[in-house]
Amino acid sequence: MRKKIVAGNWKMNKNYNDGLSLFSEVLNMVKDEVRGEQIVVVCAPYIHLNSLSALAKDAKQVFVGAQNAHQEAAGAYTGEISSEMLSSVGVRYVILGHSERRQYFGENNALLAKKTDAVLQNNLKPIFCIGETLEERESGKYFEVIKSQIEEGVFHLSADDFSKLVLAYEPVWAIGTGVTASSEQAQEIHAFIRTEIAKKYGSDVAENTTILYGGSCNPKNAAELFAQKDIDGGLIGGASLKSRDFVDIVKTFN
Ligand code: 3PY
Repeated sequence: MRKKIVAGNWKMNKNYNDGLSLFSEVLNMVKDEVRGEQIVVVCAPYIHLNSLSALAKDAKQVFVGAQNAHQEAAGAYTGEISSEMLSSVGVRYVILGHSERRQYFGENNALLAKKTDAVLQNNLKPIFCIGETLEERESGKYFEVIKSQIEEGVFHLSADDFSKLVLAYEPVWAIGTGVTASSEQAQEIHAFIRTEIAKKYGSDVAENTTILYGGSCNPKNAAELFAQKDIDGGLIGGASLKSRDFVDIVKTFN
């Protein structure tokens, strides 16, 4: 059975103390809610990661994630953080290729392929984001865009490495806009992604790959989205900044 994941993406929000309070609340509220194949991940800014990992150390199914990592192992890259550094403070997941990183920091598929390698080499799990812009959806070429994002970003991996990956479909037009893809629109893309994985790595790998939906996912729409056959949870933006909303989304699986 593939893992069901609800991952929060705090983005550049919460100072140190507010982040600690939010995470402590979430931890208390979810500890009796996560069971079976379900996992909760909180992807926080770098300054929080060490402390959040310490708080989560006894929580079996709650993990801490980062929102980015540099592609190189170490060196003269002022202001950057390596996967090895993340691993050294107990981080387990790393979001890669979020559309905000692609848009504002010029991250392309080739760079993201290198970041994916660095993350995996340090035994961390990438949450690899893909998704089309509004223009790409309206022009009808969104299948092509998504196909090239996965082909160029992660299809160079061995089947063994690919199995450690989580994918997140986040249509750019649904990020921070309050607009959500309908459950049919999201399911259509998730099924397409799973078919592409099956063509490349076989049906067992495809069936075991967790594919999250992201983009204005909230307590009101999560149940319908997560009920879709190929949607295995969500990458949650704004709603992850309020403990009650985030935990309500986690409870959707119960
Ligand atoms: C959103 O929900 O807006 C996100 O970007 C989640 O990553």
